Amino acid sequence: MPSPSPHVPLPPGQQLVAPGKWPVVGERLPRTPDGPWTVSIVGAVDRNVSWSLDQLRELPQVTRRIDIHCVTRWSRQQVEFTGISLSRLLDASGPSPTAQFVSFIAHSEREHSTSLPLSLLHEADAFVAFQADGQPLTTEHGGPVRAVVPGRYFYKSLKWLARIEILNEDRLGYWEAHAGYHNGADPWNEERFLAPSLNAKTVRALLAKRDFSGLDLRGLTAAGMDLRKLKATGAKLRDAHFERADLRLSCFDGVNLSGAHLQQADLRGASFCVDHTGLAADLEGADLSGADLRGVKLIGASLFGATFGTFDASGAPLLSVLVDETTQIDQSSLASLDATPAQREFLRDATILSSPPPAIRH
Ligand SMILES: Nc1nc2c(c(=O)[nH]1)N[C@H]1C(S)=C(S)[C@@H](COP(=O)(O)O)O[C@H]1N2
Ligand SMILES: [Mo]
Repeated sequence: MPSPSPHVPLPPGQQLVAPGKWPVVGERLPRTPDGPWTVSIVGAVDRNVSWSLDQLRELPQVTRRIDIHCVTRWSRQQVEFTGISLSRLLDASGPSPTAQFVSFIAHSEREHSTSLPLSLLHEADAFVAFQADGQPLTTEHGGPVRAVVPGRYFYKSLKWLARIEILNEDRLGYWEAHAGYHNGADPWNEERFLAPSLNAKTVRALLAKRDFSGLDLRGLTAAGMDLRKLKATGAKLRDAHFERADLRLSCFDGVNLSGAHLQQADLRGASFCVDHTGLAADLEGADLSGADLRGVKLIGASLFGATFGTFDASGAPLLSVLVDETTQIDQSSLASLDATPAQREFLRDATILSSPPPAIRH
């Protein structure tokens, strides 16, 4: 058989599956619901709505040809899905003005879930599908009903849809929280795993050990992740994303976190000090607005241009770090903030220590 050629260009690093083939990925079976199968919308909405499968099928249907791109590098083009536009379902429940994310939750043993920004679901014209290529979806491919999110790796297309939860803040899905899958999942940018340098196997090992020590993980995207007790001594985490991540008791000694995004991270008890090789923690230009810094040690760290809080239009502090007397900072670290005196104010409740001898700068 001649090897298939793509109908339109494929995203980088993807290959077409043989004609007629559609691999099954992830869970193979749903959990049978207690009663009849329903799909409901709950959470930050005006009203909860629930549809039986028959009620869903009575809504106006759309048929669209979608390219499937699996993060494991196979693609299948022009799959014809039939279902109901998600925007139509969302309209019925009336998302609240503060709603920003949507979590799809499956009838499955592990309550499999995945989440996406609400705006993206509208833009991508996501839908819930009953049919693929004119046939009812088979069970292994998510039948009776699955989510289909065009333009994202297929792990964002949840099988066996049970619930659609509307959220004000993101909640990471199963693969995203536990297997290091990238929460963005844009195949054209190869948003496959937490950092571009990682593959499925290496990212799993890193997460299992919670050890990033000495690694170059530039561009890491770990917003919202549970990374308590992370060891990141000497790691290169320039520009990394850790917004709202749980980083309690983590060790960032000797780390390069310059330009990193640590907004509202839980950093209680974390250490940003000089590592055993004498390398200082570099937080230059990092944003820690709203982070919890209680019990944090910032000793010998470089804080030039770091942000610990923001101000509203009238100049009042807005998103301030949480600091108390258990936050320890040495004079030289504090002095490295000199270029932005307003930022020093956010650290005024910390315990100021005298400085150790100067350490090696990155
Ligand atoms: N409920 C559930 N949905 C899921 C998964 C899963 O494990 N459980 N895996 C995801 C992944 S990684 C992919 S690539 C696609 C695979 O869909 P398919 O088996 O129909 O090819 O389903 C996605 N949806
Ligand atoms: Mo996947």
